[in-house]
Amino acid sequence: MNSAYELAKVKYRELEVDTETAMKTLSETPISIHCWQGDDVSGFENAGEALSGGIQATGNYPGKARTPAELMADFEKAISLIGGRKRINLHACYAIFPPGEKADRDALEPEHFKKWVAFARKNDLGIDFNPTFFSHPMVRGGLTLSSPNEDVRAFWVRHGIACRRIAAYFAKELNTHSLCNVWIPDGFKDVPADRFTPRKTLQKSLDEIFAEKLDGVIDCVESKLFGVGVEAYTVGSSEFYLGYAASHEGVYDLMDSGHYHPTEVISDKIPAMLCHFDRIPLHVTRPIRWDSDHVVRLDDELKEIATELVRNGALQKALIGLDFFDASVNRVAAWIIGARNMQKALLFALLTPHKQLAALQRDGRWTELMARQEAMKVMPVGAVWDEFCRREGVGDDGEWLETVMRYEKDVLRKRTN
Ligand code: RNT
Ligand code: ZN
Repeated sequence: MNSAYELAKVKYRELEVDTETAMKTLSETPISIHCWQGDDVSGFENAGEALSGGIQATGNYPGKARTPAELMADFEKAISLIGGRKRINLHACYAIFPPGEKADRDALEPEHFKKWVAFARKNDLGIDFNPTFFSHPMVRGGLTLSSPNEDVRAFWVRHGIACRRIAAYFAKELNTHSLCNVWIPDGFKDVPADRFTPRKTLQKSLDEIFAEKLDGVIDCVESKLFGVGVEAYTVGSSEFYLGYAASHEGVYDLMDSGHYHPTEVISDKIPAMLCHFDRIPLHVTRPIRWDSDHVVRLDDELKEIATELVRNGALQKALIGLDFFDASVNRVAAWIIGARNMQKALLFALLTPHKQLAALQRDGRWTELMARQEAMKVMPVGAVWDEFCRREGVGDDGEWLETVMRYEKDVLRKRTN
């Protein structure tokens, strides 16, 4: 126990906030960490397909993971420096095939992920999953599930079905749910002549994918505004998927914080969604001017997202996933910084006297509310954070970087890409 923490504890107690409860809740709130920060969304198929679908990883920092063993080692290094409960979020393109064997996306089987299950067991992780509807030759004219070409559409429907079964396998093997998230890149670069037909086609494809009832799978659909090269029109828009989720029991609308208009924020959408849905799946990322997937920083919107979850009692309903990929910095450090920032934002929210602040709003005491909200920003959250890290054995913010830099020198720099 350090004295800075003791002082912080007293200061928060004066506001009727219990730091011990806050740290316990933080420790129990799972963060699903995406595997794709480790290798710039490359995956293991080695089909020579570059990253496509309007998403981009930029930078060439040395040490990118090239094999399952390397990615797993890097991920383990990262999670050894992140406290609390963790999950791993996989993409279908991270299937692991026996030497000389390969299955195309529409023929993926649970056994292609058994090494990931062993990895998850070893590290006490649940697994979330994503079909990979991009970086593949069957993406034709930028389209997958909304394609007018029946061969193309049927191929991707089979992929979606295969992936849901793999998610069900994860849920069964690991005894925890598996979120299965459909995001497709489908859209057009320039002004379409028909916006309706692709959406009706997508609706039909989704109905086919979700037809089978599967235990333990939390089905999600992720909307988007635009992608690079797909600027004019996105088939899977926000209204399309929100309507789809609202009208299909068991399908949820996943909100990615980079997928809306630049001044639109998902923090405000969370309490709106809570009126209608019992689960709030999220992709937390940091868009700079566009859906750039920068490493998550402890900025105002991140704190606001965490605040909406905490003050509405929605931590149990939330499925917090991270989604950023920066190839210009140490990738292990990127994982750690992003995940720890998500947790810091949650801690900030957990250390806020929401009931008292809400009462000020209810009574119209806006001056006092503004003053108290601003005062919260300089409360000693850092001392509680350090104590949380100490108890979790993950090193405080002044400590972990040295471990990662040693790993970079000993392991990452020895990889020649
Ligand atoms: C793309 C979506 C999607 C991807 C991952 C790799 O804009 O955000 O979630 O980032 O599936
Ligand atoms: Zn996303």
